Amino acid sequence: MGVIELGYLGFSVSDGEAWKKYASATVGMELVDKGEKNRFHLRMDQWSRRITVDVNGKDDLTYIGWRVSDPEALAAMADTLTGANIAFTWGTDEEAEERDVLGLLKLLSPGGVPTEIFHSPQVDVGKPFHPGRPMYGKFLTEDQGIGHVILNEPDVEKAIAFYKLIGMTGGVDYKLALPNGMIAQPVFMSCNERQHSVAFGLGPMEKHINHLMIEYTELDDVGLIHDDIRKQEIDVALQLGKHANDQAVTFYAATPSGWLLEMGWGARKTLKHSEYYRGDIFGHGAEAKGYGMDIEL
Ligand code: MBD
Ligand code: FE
Repeated sequence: MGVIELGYLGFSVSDGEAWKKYASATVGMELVDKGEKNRFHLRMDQWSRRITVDVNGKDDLTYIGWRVSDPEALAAMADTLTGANIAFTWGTDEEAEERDVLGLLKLLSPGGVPTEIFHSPQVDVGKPFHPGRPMYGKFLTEDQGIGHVILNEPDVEKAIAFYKLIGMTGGVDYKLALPNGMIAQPVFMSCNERQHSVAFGLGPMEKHINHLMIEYTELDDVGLIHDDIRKQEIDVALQLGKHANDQAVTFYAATPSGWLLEMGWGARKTLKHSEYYRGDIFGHGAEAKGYGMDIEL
């Protein structure tokens, strides 16, 4: 009865025009501009929207929406939260309408990330996804959700307990030697076949988010977009490489908000049994500094 996918995200940005161009013409998302003031949406598939961008200057994640399967699962989630003494509110009809869903709960993660749990997103079946740039394939979403987010959860133990309570599994995937001699033990958690939908414990962060990972169905789209990012001289924090845990081929580029977008392809599915790694398979060399990703993978 737990959460089943990373369903939607809300961001606040300072430069709306830069974001529109980056998200659509560079990354390939579909811009949905309903003429709302200081606000636009991004599609990645048949859903009416996956990302909502408010142009009001915070340059951070403003909310994260985890999907459950139906109204019964949402009611069960409310009981689970009550039983665990975690404060939440039911979203009003207006709030549900505003998010294009039929029902939602609102709460805070242990790290203070505004968290929503919802059921029944609006799916615009009569409006085929139309990428913002030519693409060989599509975004890999469906049962695996948008992708994954690295969140600011300073109390790792509390965060593990919270994400387990709402229906996720997972734990430490890496032991990584840090330049200061400490060992980082980042935690990766899953709620479907995507190896991780949320991760934390990579070190101190200022914003709620370090990066959002999205996956393409075709490697050539990652290649074309990588060329485009290089041509535009956008900062690349981690170069092309292949992760050990989800085995996705990815790179990390700066967004116009100063946090990172990890773009990838070819991830394997969630393993049945946990294991851990001392580093990645290849690549992912650290390049542009100051993005909270100055780690040796
Ligand atoms: C990831 O997606 C990631 O961002 C890091 C740091 C390690 C493994 C997989
Ligand atoms: Fe990642």
